[in-house]
Amino acid sequence: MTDADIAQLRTEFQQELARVASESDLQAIRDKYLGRKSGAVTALMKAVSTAPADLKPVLGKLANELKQELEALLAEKKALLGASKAPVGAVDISLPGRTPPIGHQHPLTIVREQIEGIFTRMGYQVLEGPEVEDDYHNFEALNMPAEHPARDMQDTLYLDGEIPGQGRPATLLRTHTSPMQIRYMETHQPPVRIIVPGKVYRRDDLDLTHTPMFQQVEGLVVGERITLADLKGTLTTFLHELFENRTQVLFRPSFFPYTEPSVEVFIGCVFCGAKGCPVCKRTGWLEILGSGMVHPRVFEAVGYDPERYTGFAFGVGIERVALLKYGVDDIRLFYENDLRFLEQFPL
Ligand code: 2NM
Repeated sequence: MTDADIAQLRTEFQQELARVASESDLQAIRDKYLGRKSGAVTALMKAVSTAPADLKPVLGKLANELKQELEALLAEKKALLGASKAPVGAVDISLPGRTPPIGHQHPLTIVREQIEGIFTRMGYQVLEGPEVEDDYHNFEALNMPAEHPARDMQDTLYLDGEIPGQGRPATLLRTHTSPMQIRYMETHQPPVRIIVPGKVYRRDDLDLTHTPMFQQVEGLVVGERITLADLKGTLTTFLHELFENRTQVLFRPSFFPYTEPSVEVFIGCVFCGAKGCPVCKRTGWLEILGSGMVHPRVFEAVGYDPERYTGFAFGVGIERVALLKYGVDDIRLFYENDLRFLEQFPL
């Protein structure tokens, strides 16, 4: 029994402890070294008692230190095993898998693509056009002549440059996507069946229901015997697909410079089941679309014979549809890019 024996015992213990992977391994190694009957360290302590008297104090001290060290290491290992229930170094196959964060669509993209899908399946073509427009395509050709109130600087975002002699800026940010429909009619003969989704701009301050940029889908159908009945049937079908088949649809006379007659379209309030609530101002109805039969002057502007051709057009706000579909009460949420909001879609 020498101090070399003690050192070897320590080394053996350390090697075995490193291989411990479970509570039962730990118990086995504890029994092997510190067990009261057959533990190696217990035996060592006994051996010390029979050592020569002059070596006893030194060996006794070393053996005691070893015992304490082993107990400390065992306690440390025990804590480590408790922390991860799984055996150390093993894969715990009972844990749920980690879901990698993946991208997803913006709610306004979901709604726009749904609208595009409904009209694509009805045989419409989807077109896009420029956001910077000229006065003629945004206003003039749409039966909104020079002094029309919709052309007011208060409502329209004008860009640099002037129409010579008129003192009026030549270019602007489009206030609707209709100018692309004018461009399409200028370059294509009927029949026409198109929708134009896109960003539009108005001089509005931000509030619950307004943003200076928002998105629209406008549609246009032109042919030889297109009637108001086609408008009603098409828009009813569209709204039944967009909301739910049982949605009530109401058509009411309205006014737009580029349509005659003009029609506002309402759906039964999605918040109160058309019973009447603050959102629908107790009417039971929510306005969802503007539409009408294309004004003969619009056809004249693009060179279509208004005696031969008729058509209907409509416009719908994508944000407004998303607010109603998802029950969101503040349009600004769609543009703040707060992931806590955006991650909730698709609903
Ligand atoms: C609306 C409402 C009513 C419309 C008209 C035209 C065009 F170019 F054919 F004249 N495009 N879109 C229209 C008609 C848009 O939005 C509320």
